[in-house]
Order: sequence, then C-alpha cells, then structure tokens
Amino acid sequence: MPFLPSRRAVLAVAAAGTVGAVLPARATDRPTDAVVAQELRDEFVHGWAGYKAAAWGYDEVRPISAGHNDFFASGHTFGLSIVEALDTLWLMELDDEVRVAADWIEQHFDPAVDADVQVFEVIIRLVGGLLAGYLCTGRPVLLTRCRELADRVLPAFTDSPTGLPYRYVNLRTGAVSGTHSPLAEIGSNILEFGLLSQLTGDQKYWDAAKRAYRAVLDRRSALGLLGTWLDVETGSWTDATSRAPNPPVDSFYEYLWAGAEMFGDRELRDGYKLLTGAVLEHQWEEYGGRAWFRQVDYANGNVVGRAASALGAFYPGLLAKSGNLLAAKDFHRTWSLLLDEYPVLPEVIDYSGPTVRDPRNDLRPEYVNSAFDLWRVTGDAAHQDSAYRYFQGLRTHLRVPGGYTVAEDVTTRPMRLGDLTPGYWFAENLKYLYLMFAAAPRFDYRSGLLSTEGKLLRGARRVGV
Ligand code: DMJ
Repeated sequence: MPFLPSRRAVLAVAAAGTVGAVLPARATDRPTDAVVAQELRDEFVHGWAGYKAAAWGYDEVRPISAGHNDFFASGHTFGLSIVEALDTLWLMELDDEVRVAADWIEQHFDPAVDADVQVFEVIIRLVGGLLAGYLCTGRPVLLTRCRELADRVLPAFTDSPTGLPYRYVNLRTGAVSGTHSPLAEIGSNILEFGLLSQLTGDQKYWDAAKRAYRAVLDRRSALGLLGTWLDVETGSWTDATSRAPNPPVDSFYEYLWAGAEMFGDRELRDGYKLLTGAVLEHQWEEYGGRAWFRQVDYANGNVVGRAASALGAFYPGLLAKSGNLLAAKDFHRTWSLLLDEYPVLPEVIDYSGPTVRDPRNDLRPEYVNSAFDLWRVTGDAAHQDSAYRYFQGLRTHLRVPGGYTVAEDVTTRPMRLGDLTPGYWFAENLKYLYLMFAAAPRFDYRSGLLSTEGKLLRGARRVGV
C-alpha cells in the first residue's frame, strides 16, 4: 500500500519553521573538546561505579540509599543497567568493563523469566542492548541471548488478531495480556527486529514489526493524523487525540524514519512523510513567540491541549535528520530557552500558562539527543555549547556520591532529589554528549545510527579492536 504525501502536507512541512531559526547566542566558555570528553567519560565512570558498588546484577541502582530497583517485574532482575551500558562502555574504550559486563550477561542473563514484562521496554532496552553489544564486541553469546529473548516476546505480535502487539507477555509461558497499547509501544521495534532478521536470516521478526506498522497506518484519519491508544484486539482507537511528538506516541514516529533509513524501506519513508506532514500542518504553532506542538483531535484537528513533555524534546533531532531543518531549529530553540529558566527541565509544562505541570525530572536524555542530531546534521558548534550547558545543569544539581539521580522537583533550590538512576542513563545521556566531543574512533560519524534507547545499531567501527 503506497503512502504518498499529499501536496498540502509537503507544503506544510516547508512552511513550518518560521519562529526564528537562530539559537540564542552563547558565550563559549566551555573547555576544549578533549577536556569535555574526559569530563564526560569520568562522569560515566562515576555513575557506573555507583551501580557496581550498590546494585551489581540488579536492574537499576538507587544511588542515595545504595539500594536497587527491579525495572521489569518485582523480584526478577535482567541486569538492565549492564545491558544498557554495554555499547557505551565500548564506545568509551573502557574495555575491562565491557568484558565484565558481557561476562555477567553470558553467565546470568535469563531470557525465560516467569513474569509478565512490557514488550516495548524489553525490545528497546534488552533486545536493542544485546544487539548493540554483539555488534560492538562480536561476542556470539550476546546474539544468542538476544534471539532467545526476541522469540519469547514474539507471541505478543503473532497472537494478535490485528497485528498490533499486546502490551505484555510472559517470557516463560508466552501468555499475552494488555489489550490497550499506545503508539510508541506498538511501533518502536522495527530497528531491533529488522536487524535481528538480517543477522539471523529469519524474516519473522521484520514481518511482525512491519505488520504492526501497517495496522497503525491503516487507521489514520482523513487528515493523516493518528490517535494515541489502540485496542489491539478490535483495532479501534481508545484515545483519538494526536499527541505527537509527546509520549506515549513519541518514538513511533522516530522509528518510521529510522526504519526507512536503516533498511531503505520506501513504505516506511512514505508513511513517515505523510504523518509528519499532517503533524506539522495541524499541530505546529507559534505560541508566546516560541514553536510548540499542540494536542488535537485526530479526526477534525480541533485543539484539545497545550502540554509539552520533556520527552518531546527529541523531536527537533528527528525533524533535522528527516529534512525539516527550519522546524527542527525552531523547536530546539524552544527547549533551549526553557533551559535558561530550568537548568534541569521539568517533565511536563503547559505552555499556554506557562505553568509547570510535573516538576520532576527523570534524568531525561531527549534534549541532548536532539542537540546531538542537530550537530551531526549541521556541524554547528552552537549545538555542542547547548549540550554542554545541559550537562552542567545535570552535574550541578543531580550528581550525588553514588552516581546521578532523578529529581522530584526541579523548581526548588536545592532541587528535591529522588533516588534512582534509570537504566537509560547508561545508554543515552552521556553517550550523546561523549560522541559530540570525543571524536570517538569506534563510532562511524557518517553512518552511525542509534535507536530510541541510544543503542548503536549501525556504525560500530571494530577495525583494530
Ligand atoms: C528511553 O527509554 C527512550 O528514550 C524512550 O524512547 C523514551 N524514554 C526513555 C528516556 O526518557
């Protein structure tokens, strides 16, 4: 089924991006790139040491209480932070740590745990992490475990009458559950599954991911917009608000583009263009002198909200990579201006106030993910400056003796801290930053492709390793 962008949509893409494409000027008072790269590597090691000391083998560390957290299922561990860290350790050339991490996976990682796990999280974090680890180290056991795990997740896709995956699966029994699922969870798997099909020669992973995408695209409105939540058994929207680029739809769009890029798939590319054209036409707006994306009814485009999640700060990077550079710069500028007010961004604001709706910060990487993407597309050092400023905010406010922690309230001074280092901290924030400053010899800056969880799925340079 061809998804050709309408002329209107193409024009909307061209028209968006009118707020003022120039980033705020910054005094470049940061150290040299080499010094910054060393600082970033040191901070990664600081967090990693905290995890190893207090929570080794558990999913996540609680760096203040020196406790640990089971991310997927209470009473079960997958060593999540180890899997998340693997390719970052490798890119930073921390090879003793890579070996220790891969050894742990070989000896302890169990893909057949008797627990209901969230399909989306298993795929982007564990399947993706094992794939990236395999590509970086070449250790066959990582691919073996990855395939075992993916096979245990697959019933979520193949048991579904619509092709839209169930939200949960029991890894031991294969029993599926969770009939309501949001777009990000339905459609953030084609990178991992497509790559696994390539590496194993078995099409079934790619086919499952592609079927899920088709099932969603078939359900777009006449405007070319999508809702947020679907019933995976009936195929009906249970929430028909278009919330792009906010969660819980965010990475659905990211994977349409990245899937097209990684596998040269025309259907994904056309789908991305069509949907992005509709989002820019119906949701992009200038409000208070800044660029935003409002929430609208997917059927008629009526405005239903003006919330902005810090997770949506990934979107400028995606827009830049996919050729919408003016809109990308405008929206990144919005987040950079917010960083002037909040050196650590709040989780959610209502920009019509503006008011802070959720004052927490879960150590989010999305702003710096965009800075990284924009820097790669434009080569503009201003994006390194803004990335460094973001890093300084985290280091000043969220660094603790046991690593880095989430904040309960970024509006107080000192910030009220929580007690968790999310697994993605080891996969994302410092990796994007490091790659911007380190001229990392193991990263192919031309072809390198990172997943939504920051996993290196293309562009690991193993020459001489
Ligand atoms: C990560 O798990 C991924 O980036 C995901 O796509 C969205 N949220 C977190 C980080 O904020």
